[in-house]
Amino acid sequence: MANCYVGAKEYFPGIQKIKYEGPKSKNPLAFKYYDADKVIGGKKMKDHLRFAIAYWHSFCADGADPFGSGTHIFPWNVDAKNPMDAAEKKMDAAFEFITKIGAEYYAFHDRDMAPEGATPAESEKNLMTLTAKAKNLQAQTGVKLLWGTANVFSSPRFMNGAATNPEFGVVALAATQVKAAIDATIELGGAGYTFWGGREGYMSLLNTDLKREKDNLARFLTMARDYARKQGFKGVFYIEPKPMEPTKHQYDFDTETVIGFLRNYGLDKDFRMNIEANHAELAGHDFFHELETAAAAGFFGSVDANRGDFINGWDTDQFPMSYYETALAMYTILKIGGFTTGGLNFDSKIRRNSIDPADLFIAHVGGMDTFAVGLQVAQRIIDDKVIPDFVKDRYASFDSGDGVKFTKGELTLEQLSKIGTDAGYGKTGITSGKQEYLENVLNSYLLGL
Ligand code: XUL
Ligand code: CO
Repeated sequence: MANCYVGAKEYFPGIQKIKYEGPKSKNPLAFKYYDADKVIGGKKMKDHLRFAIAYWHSFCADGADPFGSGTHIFPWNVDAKNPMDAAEKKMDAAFEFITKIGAEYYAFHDRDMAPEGATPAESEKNLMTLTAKAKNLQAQTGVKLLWGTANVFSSPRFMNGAATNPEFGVVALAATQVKAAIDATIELGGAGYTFWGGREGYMSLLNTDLKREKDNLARFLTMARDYARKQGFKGVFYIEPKPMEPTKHQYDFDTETVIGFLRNYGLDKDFRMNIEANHAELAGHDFFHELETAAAAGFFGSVDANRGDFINGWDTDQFPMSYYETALAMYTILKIGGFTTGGLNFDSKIRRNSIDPADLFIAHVGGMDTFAVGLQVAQRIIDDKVIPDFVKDRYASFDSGDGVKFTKGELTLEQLSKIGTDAGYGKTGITSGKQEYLENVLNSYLLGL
């Protein structure tokens, strides 16, 4: 990666490229564990982790919440002549930040990057202008696009949904944005294109034709896929499950639900999961569960890295800070051979009262360090073999004798029942699951980095 990019104006003055200083460093603007080129399990940390910066949180979210206005004053907005000028300046700031923090990827929504115009055509023109600038900055810096997406949930016109809107006219307007965002993603060489169904759900079933909405969602996704493929897009489409918020019920509830949906509508070849830690928690799961579920079904794709607050029941989008969670997440990811097109996108935001310019850096330093620790712990789990071997042994009876026949589908229920009858009760099944032992082993890896 090239050195830091600084445009006409430096937006984060006084902050240099963030360096690795090791665990003993007390410098808040240095990595303690993330050492980009250090090789873990045969691959550099940066290639395992594939960090991406989320344009919407880092350069757009001003700290506003339902109870108060924005608190983050973005310097690129202050002296901007008009919305397009602000967008150009914001992009300079974004590439300055991305190169200073040392992430290799970013992700964006159309409206994060370019303002909406007075007409769909003007909106598209704005996006293409900023896409041209982004392409140039990517070439200058080596930063790459992890995925693009369209924001078809913020505008009031999408209050009743986008692809699932009861009005056909709104579905067509959503298409103007998705088509343009796909074009921008292709132009920028994006490895993926994401659909997060923000308002693709319902607030009340009393006013909702659920079957029609799901059919329409599938039709829309099919059209988007066909268009992108026709335009030469070779990347992966992601669906990002979330059970609720802003709707009461979102159709892409969780990984298992989405997989069923994709299979029902014949979309399972092109779409994979973009799993977000905080969304998993809202669905009553944990991050590990959603990752394992996607991996087991061959639907793993990418990750939106963040965390919730275990006291709150909403999408707090905090930076990942738990070594335990990142270790388990990286364990799943390593087990299936690592990321291919995906990466760790920080869909995380600094708190409303984190108002120092350095706070955005400090937050990412912490998130990247936390995943760097998680990666090393996960590699230890694999190298030490205790946990994977325990799991393997636990199912060993399916790998010999009649167990193999069962696994291969060679037994009828009558034959299976006869095996049970012949064996009798004895001590079969009276076996410890050893959960506490395995938790202790994991804790020793967490400390023994
Ligand atoms: C919202 C969310 C989105 C998606 C992209 O909860 O996670 O930012 O990641 O639309
Ligand atoms: Co997300």
